[in-house]
This record gives sequence, C-alpha cells and structure tokens, in this order.
Amino acid sequence: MSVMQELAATISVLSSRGKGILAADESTPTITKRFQAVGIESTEDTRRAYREMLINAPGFNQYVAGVILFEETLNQTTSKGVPFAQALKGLGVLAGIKVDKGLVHLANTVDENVTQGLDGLPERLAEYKAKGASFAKWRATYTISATTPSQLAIDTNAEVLARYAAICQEAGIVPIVEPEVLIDGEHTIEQCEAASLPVFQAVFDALYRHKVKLEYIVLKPSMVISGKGSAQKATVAQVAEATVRVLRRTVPAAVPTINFLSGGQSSEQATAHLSLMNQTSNLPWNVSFSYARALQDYAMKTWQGQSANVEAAQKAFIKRARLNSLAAKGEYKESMEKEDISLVA
Ligand code: 5MM
Repeated sequence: MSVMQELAATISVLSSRGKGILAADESTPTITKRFQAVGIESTEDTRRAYREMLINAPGFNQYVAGVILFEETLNQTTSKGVPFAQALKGLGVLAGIKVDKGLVHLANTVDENVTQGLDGLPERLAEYKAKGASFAKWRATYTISATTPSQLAIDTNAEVLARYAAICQEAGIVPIVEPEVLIDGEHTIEQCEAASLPVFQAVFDALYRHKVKLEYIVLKPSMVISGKGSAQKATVAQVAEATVRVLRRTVPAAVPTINFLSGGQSSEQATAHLSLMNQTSNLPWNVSFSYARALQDYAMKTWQGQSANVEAAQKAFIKRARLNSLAAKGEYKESMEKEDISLVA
C-alpha cells in the first residue's frame, strides 16, 4: 500500500459519522494525578488494567473508531498476552499514539509553552507503525490572559504542529493536530473567541506552508467557552455558536473531521456542546469527539482499581461513549442522562 493509500484508509475510519476517538494517552504524570484524585494507586499494572477495562467494554467499538495510546500502553500486552494495538485491531478499532514529549517553557515569553518532541520523530514513527499505530497526536497549549496568547507562542506552536503533521504524513501516519486554548482562567467566552481565532488561523497557515494534505488530518481543537473561573458562564447555545463561527472562519472544508477535546468541561457539558454543534446546518466537516476526561471520569471513579467494579465501570464508560456518539449526530437529549442506556443498542 502506498503512503497515500494508508492515509486514506485511516482517515476514512476516523471520520466515520457517529464515531469518535477515545483519548487514553495520558502520560504517566497525568494519569497518576487522575488516579490519585480518586484514590487509585498508579503502577504500570494498574494503568494497564484500567486501559484494558476500557477497551474491553462491550459495544465500545460501535461508538469509538480509534484510541490514542501513550507509548507505555503501546508496548504493553493485555492480560491475555495480546499487544494493545492488536487487541484493538481485533475489535475493528485503530490504534493511535501520542508522539509529543510534552510542554517546555517558550523562551522570551511570560509563562507560555511550546511542545517538544520533533527530534527523532521519523524514527519513532517507524517504530510505532511497526507496532500497529496508524495515527498520531501532538498537543499544543495556549493560555488566555491580558497578554497571552502572545504572537510568539501562536507562531511557534503553529510551526511545530505543522512540522509534526508533515513528518507524520510522510510516514503514512494520520496526524491529529491539537491546538488547545486552555479553559483555565476567568476570561469570558468573547475573550476565548478572540484568542482562538488567531490560534487556529496560524495553525492552518503553517499547515499550508508545510504542504500538509488537509484531507488526511484530524483537527482536535478546544471549544470556544468561558473560563473555568469566569463570573459569566456561557450557555450551551453560546458555546456551540461561537465554536462553529470560529471554526468556519479558520478551518478549510478539505479537513474531513474535527474531533474536540473536552479540556476540563464536565462530561455532560462536553456532550451537550457537541450535540448542539451537530444540529447546525451545512457543517462542512464531520464533527465528533476525542475526549479523555469527558469519556473516562465516571468510569475511573467507579472502577477504583477493583476487579469487582469492572462491569459497573464499563457500563459508565459505554454510557458516555454512546451519548457522545449520539451527540456526534446531533441526536443527544439531556433527558438521556437519566436513562439506563449503557446497554448496547
Ligand atoms: C487536552 O487533553 C487531551 C484531551 O483530553 P480531555 O478531553 O480530557 O481534555 C488529551 O488527549 C491529552 O492530550 C492527553 O491526556 C495527554 O496529556 P498529557 O498531559 O499527559 O500530555
């Protein structure tokens, strides 16, 4: 298969309507923080058992087209001795891999970051591909304050995201391009809109400069939303409207699929926002999810690291996966939150 055929095959699965991506690629410090918050010890084995519990949830492949893994998980096997990527393949689900090496301070800025990990990326991609990964993920973050995001942070992160995406495509790996305007802060939705517009614009300028084929990327943006500490909480309708407005102004129709991150929203909010966006007419892209917390929070709390809780945790996970699958078609209703809809349709 040629590189272009590989990219086409992968993107056609990832952009399936009504399916999304499970982000299970928390680095060890991040998953440890999440586990500790609910009283679970973080060891190589608990992380493996937790992620195996998620991918073994009955019916999960009806709602999820791909799972982003952390390198540790890609190198692990399930309790049956099957490598994770192979276990996913058996379910008809694609394996992806977080390839960025995290955030570092961007020199000559005040508390802004750039994402690192380009050195040796082609070699790492070849290794990940041999292990079964067909797509990758790279996250850049931007903070909102009176002086940020700075033009320097916007330009630098856009350039790095585009270089990563070009390197992935050359290797036959579909890149998830993830610019995250962080929800932390007291900003209003208007301030978030004003910050998100140049961020997404710069990302697409850089993708163009680096000759990235937009037909073979997944865009994973943050939604346009009021800050966590804002006194003026934006409504679901305001978030859906502002997000669609910004994306229409910045994201070419050649991009097949936009899969949002949840970024610290509650599980219910992330689902409601996605569904309302999908009720907008004439969206040029598939609009779906690539959530970590909004898919996993209830499941993680329910699991508690106990095998006796696996079934209940899987039900909690499938409920969120199914509601988000409905939201990706604009068919979610708040009343569904109270229904026992965890069983496979
Ligand atoms: C923004 O984080 C991504 C989506 O997760 P949420 O839906 O919870 O916002 C997520 O894929 C993230 O990039 C990974 O968890 C890796 O994060 P770290 O902090 O471990 O690099």
